[in-house]
Amino acid sequence: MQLNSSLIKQSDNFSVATESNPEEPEIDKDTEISLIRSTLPTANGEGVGLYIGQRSNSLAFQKSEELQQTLLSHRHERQLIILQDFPDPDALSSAWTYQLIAQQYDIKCEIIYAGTLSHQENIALVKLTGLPAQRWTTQTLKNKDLSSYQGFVLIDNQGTTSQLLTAVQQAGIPLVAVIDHHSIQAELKTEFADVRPYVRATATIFTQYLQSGLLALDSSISQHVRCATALMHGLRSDTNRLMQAQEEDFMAAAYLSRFYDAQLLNAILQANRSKRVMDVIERSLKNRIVQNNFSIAGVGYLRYDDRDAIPQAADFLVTEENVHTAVVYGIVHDEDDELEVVIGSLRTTKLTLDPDEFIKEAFGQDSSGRFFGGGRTGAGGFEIPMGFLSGSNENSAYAKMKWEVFDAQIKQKLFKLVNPKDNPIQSE
Ligand SMILES: [Mn+2]
Repeated sequence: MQLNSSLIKQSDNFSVATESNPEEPEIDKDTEISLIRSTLPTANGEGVGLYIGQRSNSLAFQKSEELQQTLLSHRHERQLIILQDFPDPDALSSAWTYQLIAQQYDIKCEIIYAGTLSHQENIALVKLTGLPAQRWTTQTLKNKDLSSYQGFVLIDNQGTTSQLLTAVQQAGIPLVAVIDHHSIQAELKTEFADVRPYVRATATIFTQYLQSGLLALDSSISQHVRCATALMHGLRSDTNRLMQAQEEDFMAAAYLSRFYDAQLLNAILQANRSKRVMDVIERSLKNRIVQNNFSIAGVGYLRYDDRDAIPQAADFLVTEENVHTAVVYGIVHDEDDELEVVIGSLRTTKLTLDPDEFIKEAFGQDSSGRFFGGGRTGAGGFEIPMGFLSGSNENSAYAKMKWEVFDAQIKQKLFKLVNPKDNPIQSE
């Protein structure tokens, strides 16, 4: 290993494959967990689901009661549940749970997001469970009569990652509730807030609401089983398949295990990749260069809808013997806007390699001082806008030349870190 020593981190709390969830706040592990009976009534009266860890217990019940009061005061209303532009399973399943809870108070909720569902597992989750989320572009918003909504809710986000927030606020719709596990991002005027950064998944918070009796799950109701399955998926995916789960998350998963459909979850996880995603993975395999345990692959052009193929290709390349770090990148283009951006993902199993530092060191900053790595795509990702060079790809010789220049430049910058002494460019 000849990595620049500034990139080597002594801490071992770095974890791989957390691009979608880069902040993993440390929690207080000293608190003893014991079991306490719920004071809130449950509808089924069987005494199931009444136990959650003590540390979360009082807060979870207090928040459940507060939320119940909030919902009571908004009976018979219509609300919008706003998710981040690229919603993940944690957000989708939590929003659905809110919708089902609110239904009991005759509150009709619509779950909306502005971007796309890019990962095939998210698409499978929505299709297979019948999860009622809708895509509202900013154009859709213009055609909607927003005055028919009396409130909106933010779940698994605080509005900073949604294009819809401004329009909804401008329409004068009040914020009724924020339920999230990211650290506080903005001062928000809200009636109800439950923001718990030490909890690993918003699905855990919602499962605690269920356990407190805000909605009694019933295994004979198909919708409940599908929602519990979605929550289990959300909880697993935000905790790296429970590997980063804390006690509370395990308690929530244990509760959900009584209701979820394991076969359905399996079907969601087995979601087939599209042919185009498979093609990107194939290109990454064919183009990869392995040096000093780094595997680096450029995959050329791909469509906006397939951008998730890049982290999936990196996930795959890092599984090769003697490879601890994989970087995959390509030029993603949006067909409408002729907008092009180089998007890359890094995956590593090396505990001492901090992907954020690695990417910042490799690519530096743009003219306004913004790093190309981190930020929107998270710890293991980078985005380099192509600006003036965007578009005109109908000229295939030009498109090819453009790719070759970017490919060479990215490789130079990466190999400088991977192997500073060698000439980084290899002919293929
Ligand atoms: Mn989340």
